[in-house]
Amino acid sequence: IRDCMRGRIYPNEGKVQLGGIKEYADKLKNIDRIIIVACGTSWHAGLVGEYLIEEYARIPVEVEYASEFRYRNPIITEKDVVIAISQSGETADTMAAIEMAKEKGATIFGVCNVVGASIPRLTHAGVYTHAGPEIGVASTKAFTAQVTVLTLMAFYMAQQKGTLTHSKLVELLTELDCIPEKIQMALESNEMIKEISEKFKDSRNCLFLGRGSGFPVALEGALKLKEISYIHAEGYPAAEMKHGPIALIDEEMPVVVIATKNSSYEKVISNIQEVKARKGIVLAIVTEGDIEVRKMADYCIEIPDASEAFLPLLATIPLQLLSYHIAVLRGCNVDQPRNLAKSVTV
Ligand code: F1P
Repeated sequence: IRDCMRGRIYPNEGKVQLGGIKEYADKLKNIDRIIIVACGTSWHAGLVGEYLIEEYARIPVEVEYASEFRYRNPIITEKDVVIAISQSGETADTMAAIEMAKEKGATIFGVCNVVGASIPRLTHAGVYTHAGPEIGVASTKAFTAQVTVLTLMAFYMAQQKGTLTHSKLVELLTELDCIPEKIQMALESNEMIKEISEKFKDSRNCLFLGRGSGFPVALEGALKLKEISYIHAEGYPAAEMKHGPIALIDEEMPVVVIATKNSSYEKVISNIQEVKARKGIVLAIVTEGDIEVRKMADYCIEIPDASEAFLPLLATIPLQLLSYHIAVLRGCNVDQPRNLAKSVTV
């Protein structure tokens, strides 16, 4: 996160400087729509980007799986900005989506980790995430870095459009500056998460629920568990549970709920009650000092308090650790999961 932010944010001045896209600063003031294209974990980062850009810059955003987008005939115009997100910078589906959007005249920005990879070379402009090399196949620190860059992009666009007051921007940037320390604090739950993982290691299924920007976090938690421990997992918006997944809940179903103190806290509490009424096992990610959820959930993992904008950066950490410990306990190779490749170039 520090590397992502270096030289890009000026908390005291309330400014974001994104060199890679600064030539497009004027265009960003007047764009009608942003389309985000990506695959896998990068797509989840894109969903976080959608929440943040719409919230702060008030620009409509659509998030598309590149693997689907490239094969249909989407409406794209020269007024659109497409943001392509990729850790490796070599994902074939994302490259094909970029090429299609470019042909139709859109401006393409890249958010990529590997300097000089194919995707940054296809884009008009972009921002590197500087997460360093990812050793394992499953994307972890790249996700954190992508979300950091997208947060900065959302603030940058808000700055250009004037949709955030200067004092609010200073407040958000000052808080972003403290997020690395808060992540360090979230990592201190590691031993406890290892113990909780013992209880979940033999599960055959797992549900992940979240609201608002907690929803992409739920999706990412589920994907990590699938990718490295081979447990079937689904991420859902918590409010969607009653439209289907609730049928799956019984005393054998672990349900991981993002239940931090933000605008949807009360509603998430009622979702936890619905799960407990059906004897589901609840593991809640809560804000430190929480009392209400603790009374209901079977297990709680605390993360430091933060504004809603930064929830994805913090809440994803315990979920990554959970998948890691469950995978190790099941004897899985966490760095090289079966059937997965670091760069999906076909
Ligand atoms: C996309 C992705 C990763 C996933 C796995 C397969 O890669 O789906 O999110 O963890 O490695 O590829 P990328 O476009 O972000 O490099």
